[in-house]
Amino acid sequence: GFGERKAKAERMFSLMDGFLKNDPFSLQKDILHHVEYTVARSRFNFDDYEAYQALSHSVRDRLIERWHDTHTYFKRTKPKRLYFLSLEFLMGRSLSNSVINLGIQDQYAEALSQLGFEFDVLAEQEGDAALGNGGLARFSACQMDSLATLDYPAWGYGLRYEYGLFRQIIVDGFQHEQPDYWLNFGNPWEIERIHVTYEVKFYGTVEDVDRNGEKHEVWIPGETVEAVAYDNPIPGYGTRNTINLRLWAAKPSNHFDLEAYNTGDYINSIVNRQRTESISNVLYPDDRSHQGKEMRLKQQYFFVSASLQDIIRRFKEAHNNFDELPEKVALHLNDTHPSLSIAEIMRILVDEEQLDWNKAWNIVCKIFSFTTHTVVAEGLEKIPTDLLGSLLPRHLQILYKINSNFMEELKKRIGLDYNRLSRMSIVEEGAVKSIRMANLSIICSHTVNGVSKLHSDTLKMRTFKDFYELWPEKFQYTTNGVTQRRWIVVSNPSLCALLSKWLGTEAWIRNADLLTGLRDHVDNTGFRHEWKMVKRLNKMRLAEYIETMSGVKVSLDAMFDVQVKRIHEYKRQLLNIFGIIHRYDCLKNMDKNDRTKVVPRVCIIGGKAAPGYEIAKKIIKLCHAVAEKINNDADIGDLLKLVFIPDYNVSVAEMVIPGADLSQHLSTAGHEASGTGSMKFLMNGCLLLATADGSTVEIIEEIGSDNLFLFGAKVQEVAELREKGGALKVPLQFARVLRMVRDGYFGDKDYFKSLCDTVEVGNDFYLLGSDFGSYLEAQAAADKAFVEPEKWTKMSILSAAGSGRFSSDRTIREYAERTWKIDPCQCPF
Ligand code: H53
Repeated sequence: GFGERKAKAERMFSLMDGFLKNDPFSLQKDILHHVEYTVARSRFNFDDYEAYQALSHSVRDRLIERWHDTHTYFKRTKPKRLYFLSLEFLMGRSLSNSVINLGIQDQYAEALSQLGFEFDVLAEQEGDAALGNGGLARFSACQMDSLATLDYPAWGYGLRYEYGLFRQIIVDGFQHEQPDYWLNFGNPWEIERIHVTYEVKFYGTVEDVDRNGEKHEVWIPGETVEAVAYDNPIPGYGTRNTINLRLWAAKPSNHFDLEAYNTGDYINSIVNRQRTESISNVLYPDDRSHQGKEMRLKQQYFFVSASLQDIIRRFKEAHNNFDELPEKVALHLNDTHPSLSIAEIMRILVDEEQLDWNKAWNIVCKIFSFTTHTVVAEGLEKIPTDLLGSLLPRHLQILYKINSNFMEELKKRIGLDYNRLSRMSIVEEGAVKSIRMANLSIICSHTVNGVSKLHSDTLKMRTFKDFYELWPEKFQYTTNGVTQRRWIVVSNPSLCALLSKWLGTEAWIRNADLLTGLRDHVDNTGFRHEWKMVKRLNKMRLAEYIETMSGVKVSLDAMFDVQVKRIHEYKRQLLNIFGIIHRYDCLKNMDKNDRTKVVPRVCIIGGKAAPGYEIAKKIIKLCHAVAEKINNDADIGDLLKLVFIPDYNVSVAEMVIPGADLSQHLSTAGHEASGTGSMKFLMNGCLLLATADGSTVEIIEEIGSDNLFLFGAKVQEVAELREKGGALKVPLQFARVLRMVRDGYFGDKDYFKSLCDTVEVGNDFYLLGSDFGSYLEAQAAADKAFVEPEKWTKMSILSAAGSGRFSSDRTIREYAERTWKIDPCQCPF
């Protein structure tokens, strides 16, 4: 009975001595305990890495307590839950973030210093969890932090890749990719759940079975793989809530292939079993375009199948009627990568749970929401039906049925407009018949989200125009955001202290709107002085890093001008490099006396190119070639430096962003769905030099156009400019810079030819030439502002003051209230 259970619980609790204690003395005891018994080193002799391991295990223990309590509480109160399905999460490091969110940063710092260690030094020992490529993946990580902090009953689901995003090394200016086997030294931030496993099936055939006199189709799979759960606790800030990110790993199923064993082919059958493990082995390193790769499709289905089995099991534990599913479960598709979920849940409900098709479909249409991060139709995911049919024959049938029902309904709505019908079909006919994952996701989701206002307009007017006209109410947008916990509190502690001091509260850490309060102090010279000191400190940290990474010594008085992001033609790193070449050219041709008026610059570029993306790799090489020339030109000295920061990742970003004076966001208007890097720079008081693309349009609304440097063609102008083709006007300076590269001024003439061709008049799809003039003007405006430090500092303060709207807390609250319809569920302390 209840009394008995309560007594047992009390006894357990007293045996455990209550919760773990967080005073510095108890923390020291715990750390030493882990040194001795977890790391198995003597407590009298351990190094920084071992100290990091012990430290993180003591943090992990504290996370686990809260994580258990949170889930017990969710289980008891049965709120509607959100399941956030994403094939990529770019979490970065966990130690500092966890300790800060747990609120025991100072206690740990003191505990460690008494043991003779420094917290920051140990934190540097941790490697990044890089289970994602770029913006989409880091945005998922920010959203998890906000979901936990705002007490939403949410789960993240993803894949536990053994090899994360490749490490970029630069040899002779060329990018080389090295595997990121990140689990080599163990991972204290995950909890292996050897008992939480599901079978995932592939291949096979579909057969007719008789069910109560009716014919039904059932899948007889041919291969079975087991999915094992690894749980990653995600602590909220200023709350006990600690939610779960569940990542799946593949391992061979224990189903024996009896045939093989009996025929004596023991060794081969073990080898075959190991092959199945490879499903979750490696993250695909291209940011977009995975079309037609079987392993990628296997990964998607593996992830979807395991997650849905887990979700349905949890639902059935608490509820016994599938009609309740939409009231209890929200499934979010982070881009189209998890959209096989739609076919899979239909298969579960119809084939396994034996629901009537229409009933199942009505339920399913109420639970999915979808965010697309893509702008152009060519970038949307497609899966060849041949591939899908062989890997998942029953799912292909289900997709055909969904499509034919949709086509019937559509004909009733729009008549026999065959062009439009074929554009909206889930099935694309053509040389390679394929499934359009975006159409599927739109048809089945109650909400289709864009990631910025501008992006959403493009979706409605162009990419998904047909669907928008059919279902205008489905189309919404929720502008992206980033978490101020990681992007200020963790990565910029001095700014964090300054903000709390002048705002008179730490409340901005949970409510970023309070940052507008900085506007009240912008005229205070004392405040501005402190603001400048903070920036200088961060520049110092960055300068040291640059020197160790590249050997280049940079001046702290120079403007630190940064462009860090994936290398893509549309992001126009080449425009930046051409601007640098132009600057160098001007310096060389300048009267020596005039040089004293020049604003010294340190240009910093960083980012990875997809391994198969030749042009992007050439951009990296060109950057190095130009840097080589400029940095070794004694005549130029500190007036201009160019450094490429290798292996850009989350932890590098944490150092680079706080140290930037200016950051560049140069995408051709209409190509960046949102952009989230700019938001991190903004929060750190870095000025933006940007095109009116993605979320920048909304940033301008918040900080005013006087506080950033805007340039380039507007979205509405781009199509027209492109049509001009060879007749497009391009400034002489652009032609000159292009000529310099073509003529081999920076060496490797032949190698750079194809790169130069991409921006030649008539071929310049991303409009570098036509935007170059206004780009140079914006750069000149930045120089002009920089020589007035007080003006610059005010702009910097007003940037940070207007960044509150770009907190992922705002993003998540909007999604929760408008799209997912979930309520906070706060676990009591
Ligand atoms: O997603 C970010 C956006 C950004 C967009 C990015 C993205 C990827 O990282 C990968 C694939 C893809 O289609 C889009 O490029 O603009 O900020 C988060 O929404």
